[in-house]
Amino acid sequence: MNHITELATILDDAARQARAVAQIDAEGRLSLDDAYAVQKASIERRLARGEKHAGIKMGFTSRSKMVQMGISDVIWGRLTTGMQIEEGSSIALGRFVHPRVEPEIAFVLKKPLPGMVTAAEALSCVEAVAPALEIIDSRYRDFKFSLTDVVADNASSSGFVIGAWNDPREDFSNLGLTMNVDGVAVQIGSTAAILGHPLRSLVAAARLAAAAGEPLQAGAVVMAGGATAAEWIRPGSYVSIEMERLGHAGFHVNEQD
Ligand code: OOG
Ligand code: MG
Repeated sequence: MNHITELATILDDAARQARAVAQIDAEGRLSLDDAYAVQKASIERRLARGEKHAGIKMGFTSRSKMVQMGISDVIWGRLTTGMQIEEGSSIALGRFVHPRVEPEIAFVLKKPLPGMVTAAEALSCVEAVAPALEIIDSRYRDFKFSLTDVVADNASSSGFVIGAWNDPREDFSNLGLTMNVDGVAVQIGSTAAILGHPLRSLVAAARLAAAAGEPLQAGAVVMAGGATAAEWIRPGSYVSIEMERLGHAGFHVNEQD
């Protein structure tokens, strides 16, 4: 087994067994390309188990997330069908290591998106937009990682919940949003926190996916990145996002594992 496959196996096993592992690159020896190769290899293991590509997620596209995690480079990760959580359903915490949740906006494409597009061109390929929640669950102990660590760990992606799809002609550049736990707002923000306009995140997603040789296809979901800092997920709670005009999305957390 080569080194990349070995690291991918460690991270994939950690995710499957919901067990934290030590950082794989605390000394900063891995290149960013190698870190993405580890991510790709770990996703290939999921695909081999029957999961399918669902799209991609962007990370560190807002200042709040950069500040919370201490990383200021935009990163991306791959989404699979196994990560999608039905809106309004219940999750068992036992599936996760130490999950957090953050409010996002999601796109679904109606046409393939080439690597180099303007914001207007990107918008013309969007079928719909929706309020969404991302469940992030770093496989690293104490949720601590370097840039290459988190890239290799598929940008902490673990689950995503998407609310009702809306017409993309709706102006979603600066929509107020709250993330709520049991109906009480715990984070307040705006879609404008995502690179100044969530479409910029979609443009970056198109570029990064194409550069990796996996250009975005029709039907792909793109999660634009957390608009606020993330919150820990507590047993027995109901977590939701309320977004101005676009609506809401939420999930329940079981009392027990
Ligand atoms: C890394 C993932 C970042 C976002 O939306 O910014 C991310 C992490 O915070 O663990 O998903
Ligand atoms: Mg996120």
